[in-house]
Amino acid sequence: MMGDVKPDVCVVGLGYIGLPTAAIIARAGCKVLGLDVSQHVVDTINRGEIHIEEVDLDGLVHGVVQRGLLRASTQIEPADVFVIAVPTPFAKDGHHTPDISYVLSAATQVAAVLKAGDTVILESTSPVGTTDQMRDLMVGLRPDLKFPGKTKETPDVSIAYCPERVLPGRILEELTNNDRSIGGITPRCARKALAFYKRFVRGTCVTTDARSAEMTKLVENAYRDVNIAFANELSMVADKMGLDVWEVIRLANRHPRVNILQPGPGVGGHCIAVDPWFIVAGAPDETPLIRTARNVNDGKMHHVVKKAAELVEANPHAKVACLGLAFKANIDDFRESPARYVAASLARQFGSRIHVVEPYGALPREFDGTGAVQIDVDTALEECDVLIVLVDHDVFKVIPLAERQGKVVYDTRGIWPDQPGAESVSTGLRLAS
Ligand code: SAJ
Repeated sequence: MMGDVKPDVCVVGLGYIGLPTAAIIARAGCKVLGLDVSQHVVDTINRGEIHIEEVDLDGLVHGVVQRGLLRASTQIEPADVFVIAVPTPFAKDGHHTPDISYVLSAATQVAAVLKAGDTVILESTSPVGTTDQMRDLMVGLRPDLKFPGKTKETPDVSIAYCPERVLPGRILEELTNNDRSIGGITPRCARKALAFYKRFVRGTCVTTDARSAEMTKLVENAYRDVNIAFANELSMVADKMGLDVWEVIRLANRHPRVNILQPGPGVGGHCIAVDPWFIVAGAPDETPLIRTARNVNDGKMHHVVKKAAELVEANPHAKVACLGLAFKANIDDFRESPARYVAASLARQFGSRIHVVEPYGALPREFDGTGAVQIDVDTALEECDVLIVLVDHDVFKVIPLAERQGKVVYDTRGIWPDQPGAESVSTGLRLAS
C-alpha cells in the first residue's frame, strides 16, 4: 500500500470530475492523494468503493486503491502536481453570480504545502480571471515563492487552467480521449501542465493562456444551451401552430448545414444550465442572446408543467404516469432536473393521481406528503391511462406501440414518433426513421 508514501499528485475535490480524474492519473502509474472535505467520501474511497455512479468507475477505483496508487484523506500533503476540481456554484444572492469560494479555499490549502517546482492546475468551471485570482491569493500566502506573472525571474511554481469537458455516463472514456485546452498563466506554465496531461490523456492537448481556457469552457456549454433553446422555442411554436416539432426538425436536419438539437422538458444538470450565467455575469450588457437562451430553456419547463396539467385535468378519472426524473437519459443524476421539477409540480397539484416511473432511483424528498407514488414501468403500462414522457431512458424508448395504444401521451422527448395523435398532427408524409 502507498500508506504515507509521498504522493506525486494531489487531487482536491473527489466529486463527479475529481474522483474519475484521480483514478485515471493513478492508473497511469502516479501515486495520487485524493482530498475531500467529507470523511464519508474519504472512508468510502479508501475501502476501494465509490460514492457516485459512473460507468466502470467502481472497478477502476477498486483496482488503483488496492494497488496502493490512490488513497484519500481530509488532510492535504505535499505533492508535485495539484489538481483542483471543486464545485463553483451560484452565490446565494439570487442573481446567478458565480461563487468561487471553494476554489479559493482549495488554493489556500494548496499554498500551505506548495514548494518550488510544483504545478497547480485548476479544472473547476470558473469565471474568466479565476486562475489569476487564485495565483494572487497564493502570492499573499507564500511571499517566499516566486509566482508566474509576478516575477521577472523564472517562477518557482507553475499555474494553469485546464477544464474538463466530459459527458456524464462516458466520463472515463472522454477523460482519456477528448482533446483538452491547457491554459497557462504564462507559456511556461502551459508547457508544465501539458507534460502532466500527456501522461494520461490520449486526445490532443492544445496550449493557450489561462483566461482563454476559462472562457472556452463556458463557451462550450453556452453554445449547447443556445442551440437547445432554439429547439425548445421551436417546440413551443409548433404547439401553438399544431405542428409536430419532431417531424419539422427531422426534415430540416436533412439540409447539409442544419443540425437542430432536440427539444425536451428544459435543460438540466449542473453545467449547461449554470455556466452560461458565468459569461453573463462577466459581461451583462453584451449577452442578450445567452441570457435569453437560459430564460427560454427555463421557460420550457413551465410550459411543460402547464400543458401536462391541462392534460391531467382533461382526463379527470385517469391515473397518470410521469416517465423519468433524471436530468437526461440512462443516468441516476436528478440534480437540476427539469423532469423532476415537472413531476413534482404535478404531484403537488394532483397528489395520488400522479405515479412516477424512474428505474434509476427513489423519489426525492419533495414528493413526500404529495400522495404521489413510484411504480415500475410494467405497472404504469397496465394501470395508467395518461403517460407523460419526461426522460428518454432506453427502457422507455423500447416500449412497443401495442403497449401504449389507446393511452393519452404527452411525449416531451419525442421518443415515440409512432404514437398516434401524441403531440399534434403531422402534415404530409412522415420520413421513415
Ligand atoms: N438536452 C436537450 N436537448 C438536446 C441535448 C441535451 O434537451 O438536444 C438536455 C438534456 O436532456 C439535459 C441537458 O440538456 O437536461 C444537458 O445534457 P447534455 O447531455 O447536453 O450535457 P451534460 O450537462 O451532461 O454535459 C455537458 C457537456 N457539454 C457539452 O456537450 C457542450 C459535457 O461535455 C461537459 O463536460 C459538461 O456539460 C460539463 O461538465 O460542463
